[in-house]
Amino acid sequence: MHMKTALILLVLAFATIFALVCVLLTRVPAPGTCQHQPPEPEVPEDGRSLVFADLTPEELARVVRYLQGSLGVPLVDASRAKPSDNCIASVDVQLPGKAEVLQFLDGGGARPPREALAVLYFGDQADPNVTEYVVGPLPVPTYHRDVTVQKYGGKVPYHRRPTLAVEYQQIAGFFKSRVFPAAPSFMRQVMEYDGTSLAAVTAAPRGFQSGDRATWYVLFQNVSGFFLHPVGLEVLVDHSSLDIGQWAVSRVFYNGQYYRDMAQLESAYVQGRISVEKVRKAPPDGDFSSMRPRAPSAAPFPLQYEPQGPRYSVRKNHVAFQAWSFAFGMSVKTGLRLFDIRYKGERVVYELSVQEALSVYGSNCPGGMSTRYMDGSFGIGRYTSPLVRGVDCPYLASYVDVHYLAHSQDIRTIKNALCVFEQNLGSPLRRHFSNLQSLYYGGLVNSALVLRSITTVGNYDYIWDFIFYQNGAIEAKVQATGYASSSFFHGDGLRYGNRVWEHTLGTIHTHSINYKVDLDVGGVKNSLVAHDMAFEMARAPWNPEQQIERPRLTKRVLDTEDQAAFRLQSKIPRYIYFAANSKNKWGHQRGYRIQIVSFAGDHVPEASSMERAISWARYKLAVTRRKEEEPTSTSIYNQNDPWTPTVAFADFIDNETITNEDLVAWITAGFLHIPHSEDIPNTVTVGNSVGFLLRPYNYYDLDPSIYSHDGVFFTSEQDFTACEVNPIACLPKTASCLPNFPPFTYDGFKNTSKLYCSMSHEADQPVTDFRSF
Ligand SMILES: [Cu+2]
Repeated sequence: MHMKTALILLVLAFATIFALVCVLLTRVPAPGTCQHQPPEPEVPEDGRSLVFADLTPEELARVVRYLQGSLGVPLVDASRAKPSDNCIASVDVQLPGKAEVLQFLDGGGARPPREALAVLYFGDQADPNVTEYVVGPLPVPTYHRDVTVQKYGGKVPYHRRPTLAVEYQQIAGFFKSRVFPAAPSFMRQVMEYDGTSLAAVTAAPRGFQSGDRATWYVLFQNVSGFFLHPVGLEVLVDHSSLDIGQWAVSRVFYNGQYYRDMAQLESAYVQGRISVEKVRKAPPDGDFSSMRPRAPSAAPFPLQYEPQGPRYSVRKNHVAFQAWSFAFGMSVKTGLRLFDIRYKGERVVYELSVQEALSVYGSNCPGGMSTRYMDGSFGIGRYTSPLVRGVDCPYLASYVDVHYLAHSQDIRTIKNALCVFEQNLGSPLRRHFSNLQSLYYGGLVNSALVLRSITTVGNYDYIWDFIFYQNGAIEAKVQATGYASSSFFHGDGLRYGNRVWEHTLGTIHTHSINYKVDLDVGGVKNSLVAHDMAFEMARAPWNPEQQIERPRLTKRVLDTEDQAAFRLQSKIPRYIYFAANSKNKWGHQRGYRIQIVSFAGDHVPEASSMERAISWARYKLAVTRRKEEEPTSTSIYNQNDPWTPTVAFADFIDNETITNEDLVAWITAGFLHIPHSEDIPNTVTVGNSVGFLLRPYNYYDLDPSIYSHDGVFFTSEQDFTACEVNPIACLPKTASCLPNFPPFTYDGFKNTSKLYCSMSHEADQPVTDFRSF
């Protein structure tokens, strides 16, 4: 062979090998890491979503500084305030009115001014009260406006104020200095109290009529998972006086018997007149209540990864995923909320928000039987918990921090308070296998975007999900987990639940969740339409002797608020939807359907003196005309004065016409929880999940997911093993890479409010607290 030819061949060979290596390198990144290219959103984000954004730490600080300098009264830091002081209880964003926002978003109007809503406790005034101020404009406030009367139709009396963390600490101090010392032998010999060995959980509401502030405290062993370690002692504390020195014990309960006070319990004990049920001391980890795994870890569980990086983007408070986009925020009171949800740039929902989580308990112990928790008053957003990568959300999810100001002048940051991720549900959104007419397969994987936060209000954890599907559906879902609340097992306890450990009664209770859904389907003005099925009797046209029970479609426009309020036990049309003024290609009104998943029963009997405070729970669905004056279905003041509710949802329903109006759907989902042995140590999410779906109904001309890039289709005639034909066949090339798992970090134990302090803590510690002390 000619030398030159040989050289050329050699060069060619090298080039071929080189090219081949290049191809391998570019097409098969393994064993390298997966690519990471977040997509450009289909609808570019231009900062407009910031109109819904939570206040930044800087804005919060400026509002506090402004209030300190402008109210003309001394303000004490809420983390140290006495009931007789003035303080800032919370600061949150005051969202602009919808008309103004829409003018800005859609009509080229000016950006609405940024404003804050500050809740002030004025304990140091002739007429103690709670006042709400709108403070603006941010970032440099120059005005504040008292909006209390405008919002609530009157002043908010001081006794309605939600209990501050510091008040729980003051009550803890009261227990240590005045309650326990009044029964020294009982506390030492029966409770084995050593100054730190007890924890307590607050009941709520706190009495029987407006003005009451008398709370049952249920005592537990101060160990891990203490909610399951009741010791049989409960104390009713009247803390209505603004002078802590005037606080008093109103009643004591021990092992089925009631006593006037601790002194009476002590003397009955000393005289041997009480039946003592001594509880064995639990180890610090709580033994059965511990969440410590009972088995060593083994092979890792399956994980998801994104071969080419996330297919969604999170920029500030704006999320884009395929045709979806929305803004999000976290209200201190009500928790996670979404705004301006659009599909292909067209708004479907203006607001989708959690409103309230209610739990009504039964028990033969006083704390349990009087408990009707309204978590919004404690702060569903305030108790958002930092998320743990790989368990609370997928390891590779995107995490967002939240800042808030409540119960303290310090701005708190919750790291990783929200997560966003795309989840492959591992099943088809749709599929068909054809072995008739022609041989083919068509399918689309069900991969959806999830926005999640988790609230830990005391014992319970609520997992809040909003899920966006490729077919244009949105799902709101809440799952319950955490510790069940419990009572001391005695007497006829089995009427109120199951015994779940030696001294522990898992008490029967309900969970009811209320959502606000401000749908804007094809524009702001909508009507509510019901479709269902009925049978009609017909003669068979081809054989009139014969009868056919023929299903037919029934249609009804629900044109008043009364017709659109569906009580929990009532029959609701199976298809109920918000209808637009516009029509789809086939001449049908474009719509979005509300489909509720709930197992709720009665919230409380309607004769109850506090029913109106939770009257949203009467209805599984109620559609009302949207009003700026009806922004939420409840208020934070309803918990401590449910007898004169500051907001009574039932009043929203006053038979106004709701055809062709801006409408809001208020949805209640819930379930009954009878704790059982498998609730030890924790209630599991499986089966404890409720919510609703918003599903397109004649909104599109066909299923929009047909335009998904994830579709798969191949026929018997095609080479479905070829990457060009079938994207699944590409996976060995496009997805054989190693995901880049960042190191595990967790800031949940740093820089967040401490939610618990034992009896050992001094009352004035800068500790944010909850139902326990
Ligand atoms: Cu429960």
